[in-house]
Amino acid sequence: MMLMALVAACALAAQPTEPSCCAPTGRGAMLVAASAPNPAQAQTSTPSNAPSSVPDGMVWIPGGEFQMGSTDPLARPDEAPVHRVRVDGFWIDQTEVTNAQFAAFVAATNYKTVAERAVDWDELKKQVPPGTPKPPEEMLQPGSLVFTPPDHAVDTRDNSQWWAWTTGANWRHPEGPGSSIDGKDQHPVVHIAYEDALAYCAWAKKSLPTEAEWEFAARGGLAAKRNAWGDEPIDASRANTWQGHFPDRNTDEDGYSRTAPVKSYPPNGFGLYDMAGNVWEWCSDLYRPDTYARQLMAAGGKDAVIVNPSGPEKSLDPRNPNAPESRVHRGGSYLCNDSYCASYRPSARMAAPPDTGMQHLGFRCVRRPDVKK
Ligand SMILES: [Ca+2]
Ligand SMILES: [Ca+2]
Ligand SMILES: [Cu+2]
Repeated sequence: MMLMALVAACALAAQPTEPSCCAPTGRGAMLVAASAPNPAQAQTSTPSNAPSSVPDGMVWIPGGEFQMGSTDPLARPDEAPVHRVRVDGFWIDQTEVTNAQFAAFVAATNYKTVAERAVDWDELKKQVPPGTPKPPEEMLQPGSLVFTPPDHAVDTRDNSQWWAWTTGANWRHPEGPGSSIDGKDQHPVVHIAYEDALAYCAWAKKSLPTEAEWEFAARGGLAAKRNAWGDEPIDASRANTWQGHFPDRNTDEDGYSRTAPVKSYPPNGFGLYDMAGNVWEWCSDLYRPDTYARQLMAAGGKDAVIVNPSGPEKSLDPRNPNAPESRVHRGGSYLCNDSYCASYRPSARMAAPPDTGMQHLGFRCVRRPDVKK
């Protein structure tokens, strides 16, 4: 990846105090970085009141109160403070939305995802520092961010070392031109931008979960546990994450170096699959690292019960300081590893500008009882 270009053009390299996790800084920064030539570093690509009828493939999550957030040693500061949250009951997809499901949506609507459209520089330039020069036209072709691991150990604070803006990458071609989803009907769809997820949800008469709904569902009815399955640490039988040394050596002990078919690992207590790992999942909330503290302050103190929170009015994302908007994702991905990320934990939070698709970012939907099918 174009490390020097990224640093020079965007000054968006992850700050040393802010672990960058496995998510990139956002599409604008990555595209600009990729457009600056740097022959020294060639890109290489390796491969209750539950409604009576059950919506297809969904599980009813009874509402309730829970402790949201975490004090786990692996937790990041944005998971604090742990606080009381109450959510109403809702349906949620048992699995991440699959390629087959997304294909049905596209067949019915002719929808074109953000990654399949020409890049709108007027939009993208809002995500990078003012005055950043416009990349050449050939860079503004449809594309997305593909995981392109180096063959040697790198500084894991700099995620431009393993993400590459790739022309022609989209949900049908997860690793760019020449790759396909043949035989991957049951894999989660990836390279999904926020508006793509919203469009699918609207078609399916569903919604994206709030991050409170998502975390409540991910915990599977277990109170204040570290993981979706309890307090036991992760191992290769639990979820599709990363074993070995990130990002240069994946031992694939869990069977998959990238996406796994949904339902490849045991479900949580609510019968939900891949709430830990496989692909990140969009939530509807705008992101701020201090969301929880602000909610408590507004509600009158640390013991307040926050009811059906839906996020702040405006986002603030230190990883994407120039982006006008940043939306939450949850659950971690096949790139998560305890050495630097551990975002497979139910409380872990990540975010990206809404136009950012990635090879490890998908979604699942909810349906709230007041919405008629
Ligand atoms: Ca894996
Ligand atoms: Ca997931
Ligand atoms: Cu991660």
